Amino acid sequence: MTKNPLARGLSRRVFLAGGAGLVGAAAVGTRLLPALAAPAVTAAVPTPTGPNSVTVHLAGTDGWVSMPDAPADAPFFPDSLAPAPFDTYCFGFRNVTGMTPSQVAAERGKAQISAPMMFFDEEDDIFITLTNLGLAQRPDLFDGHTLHWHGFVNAIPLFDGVPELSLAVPIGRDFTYYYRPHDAGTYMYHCHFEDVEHVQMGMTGMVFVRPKQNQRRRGVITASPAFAAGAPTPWGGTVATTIPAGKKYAYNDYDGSTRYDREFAFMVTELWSAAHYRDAHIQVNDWTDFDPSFWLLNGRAYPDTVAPNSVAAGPANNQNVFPVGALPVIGADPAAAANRLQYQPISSLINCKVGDTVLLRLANLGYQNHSFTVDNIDLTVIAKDASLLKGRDGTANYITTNTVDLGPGESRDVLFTAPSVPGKYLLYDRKYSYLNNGGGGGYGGMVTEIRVNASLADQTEPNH
Ligand SMILES: [Cu+2]
Repeated sequence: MTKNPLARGLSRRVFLAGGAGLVGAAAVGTRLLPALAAPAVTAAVPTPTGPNSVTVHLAGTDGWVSMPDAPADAPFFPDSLAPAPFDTYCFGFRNVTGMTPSQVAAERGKAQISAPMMFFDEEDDIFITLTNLGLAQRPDLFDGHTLHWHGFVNAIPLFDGVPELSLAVPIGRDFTYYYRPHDAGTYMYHCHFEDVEHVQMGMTGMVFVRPKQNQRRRGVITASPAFAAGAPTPWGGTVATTIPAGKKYAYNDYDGSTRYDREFAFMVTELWSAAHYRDAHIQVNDWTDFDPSFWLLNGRAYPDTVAPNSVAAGPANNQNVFPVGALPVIGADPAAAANRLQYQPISSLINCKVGDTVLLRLANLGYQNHSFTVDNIDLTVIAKDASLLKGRDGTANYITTNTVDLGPGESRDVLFTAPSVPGKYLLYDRKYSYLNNGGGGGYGGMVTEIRVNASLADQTEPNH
């Protein structure tokens, strides 16, 4: 319910900020002229071509995806309108970075879940243009889309993506968001326009920020005195041993405790087939009846979770991860068109080798609580909601456990050490009722595998 501000009278601050502006315009001359005569502020305005700039182009639209084999739930699943090989309607984002305007327009109706995984370096100047391509299946709707970085301290409301407080991108238009992340960590992003619907429909993805402690910016390694022995830490102590440049850390820990060899990010959501059906079929949905049919990691339910990263059909065939520096590969992949997972491109298979330190970046944009466990491997939670678990004196308060709880809107960074013997382990939600597909038999839902290999090449990109 929105209260009428006039009913309570305008506050002095509101009056001065807005109401007085026009009325007082005539008096401004004498009162503000001395201030206007002061030297102009000359701070550099970041531009997309700056030395630390990254530009990304996303499109928001609708599309069709494929769930694993599951019992029919007529008329909701499979959806009779779904073109083969798909069965479920969705909304989502697409990576259209580097595409021509006509190529971007051709992505209408090709939404993907989960959204493109984005990662950046701390203090990057990030420019993300969001184009709203409209909904191919629902031309009657005029929904906007926005980009909201959840859990991210954002200085400028205009770029926060909450439409009621800033703006939304209308169909056929685009808007460029600007971010400069000061705090490393695991975040998530989603559309905030009619968010209960757009989030459930699939407009959710991972975004994470790599710490300065890596001493690697946009691929260039430069040792920093801030991480040399004796340098001060934010907790009042000093760095005990110089932290070598070019390694991978989850956070600025100043002691090397968050170092990892491989990283895997998981967008945790649920999919309610009936709601997706109703959106496709111009039916009204009561979201308070939420009753999910599929439990997803990166937009896929087991066993699809362990299928490899898939390339998408169409001009941009690298839809899953993003460039720091490099543009996605442009070029059609004829084999992709037949792939039922082409619009769910992100694998959740954890491939590692014996003794590796593995970082799991977990973020929940579903509407249920989830608790992840791995039998026979200890999990160490090093951060919650993009905050490193260190006390005020710098003592690590990391939690070693066999179960990681994750509420809606929360993120966790978790380290584990791959066992010394090759083998296969399951990472799964310990609530067994989430381990099926549409109520069918056998295993499904929020399950993936950790495959520990005797040897494996170094990881070049997350989730590979
Ligand atoms: Cu949206």
